[in-house]
Amino acid sequence: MAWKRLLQFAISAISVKTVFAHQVPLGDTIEQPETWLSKYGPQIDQPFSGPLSFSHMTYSRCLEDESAQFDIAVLGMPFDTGTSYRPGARFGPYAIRSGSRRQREARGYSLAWDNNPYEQGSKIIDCGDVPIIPFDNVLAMDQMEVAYSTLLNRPIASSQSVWAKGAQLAKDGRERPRIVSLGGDHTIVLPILRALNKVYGPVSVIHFDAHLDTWNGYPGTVTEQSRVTHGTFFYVANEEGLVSNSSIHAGIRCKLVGLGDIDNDESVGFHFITSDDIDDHGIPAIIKRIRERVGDTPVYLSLDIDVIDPGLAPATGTPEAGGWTSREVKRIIRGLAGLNFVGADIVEVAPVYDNGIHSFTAEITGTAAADLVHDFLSMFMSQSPPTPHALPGSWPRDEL
Ligand SMILES: [Mn+2]
Repeated sequence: MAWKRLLQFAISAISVKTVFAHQVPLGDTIEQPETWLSKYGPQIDQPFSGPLSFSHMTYSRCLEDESAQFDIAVLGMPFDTGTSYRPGARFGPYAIRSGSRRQREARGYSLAWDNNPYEQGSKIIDCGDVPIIPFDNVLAMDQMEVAYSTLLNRPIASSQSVWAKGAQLAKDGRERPRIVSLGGDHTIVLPILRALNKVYGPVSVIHFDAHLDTWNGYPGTVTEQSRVTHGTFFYVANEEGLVSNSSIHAGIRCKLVGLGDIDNDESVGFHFITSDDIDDHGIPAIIKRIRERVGDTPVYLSLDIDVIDPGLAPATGTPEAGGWTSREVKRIIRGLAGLNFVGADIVEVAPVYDNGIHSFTAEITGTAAADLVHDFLSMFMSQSPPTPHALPGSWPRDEL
């Protein structure tokens, strides 16, 4: 009854007062030391401190927090059970975030891009990792597709898209966020293409890789799911009608069974640029060839870190000697700005192989990958490739 509770409250209040009456009165007051906030200000994270998110961005568990909105999401896909050689790319999202610690919004301006992707009016956040099961690839594929679709169909945060043709690309004319996926082995691209297909239809793929990844299975892959690997996912994607016949590889140098692999590759929808083509034709010609190949179609960019020479990016599952440098890949990516990108990924970063003879990891590959993700953000934000311009103290442009 209410009056009884009131009585109990009154009794307890009296007893508290009684206890306080026996306390020793306070003596001299101690001068309060200055607080951190009043003396030093906000508790900022140093490059080497704080929780781990990509480039110290806001970290949100976007799959469960349905109120989380963004224009570009960074999404980890820690999956590596489609690998044919060295496993370990499930630690890729961790390694790329760790490699990004010296990057941040407040120091995001790049001379080469002449922009800071974080200051273009778009909201970019780290949406965490997809909780992918490592014991069942059928389940894992579905988890990745559902996760990607969940974020792809979220309303964009900004009232206006920064992408010139953004909304016109989707079948329903509604603007979608862009997602930069951190792999994971290359198999993650199949569920991504399945999710993109529902919104955009077939997409052209610009595929940076040492390998074709269009093979039709490996010996012994007799079940339906075992056909889906990091070297065969494009073949399956083409069977499902997800890839436009205007796709292109860049950086190819792997060994083949024979020229039949090239015939097969073309039937999957790809032309290709070899690693040697950079010496024979140069970077501007490579950029031109890629741009002409994909034209104004919706474009998905997939970058296997093994496109870079193993000397500069050793931590990957299937290293191939004789690759491009990080600088060359960065320059080609700058030349692709303004295409109709609907998404991008960086895959096959397996940080355990960054270890040298000492146990301390040099983070060579994670640092390179994190830098390329920053380039992807600038690429999404730019309507055309940046034009180098003369700055005080820089090399005069007319001498180039
Ligand atoms: Mn690959």
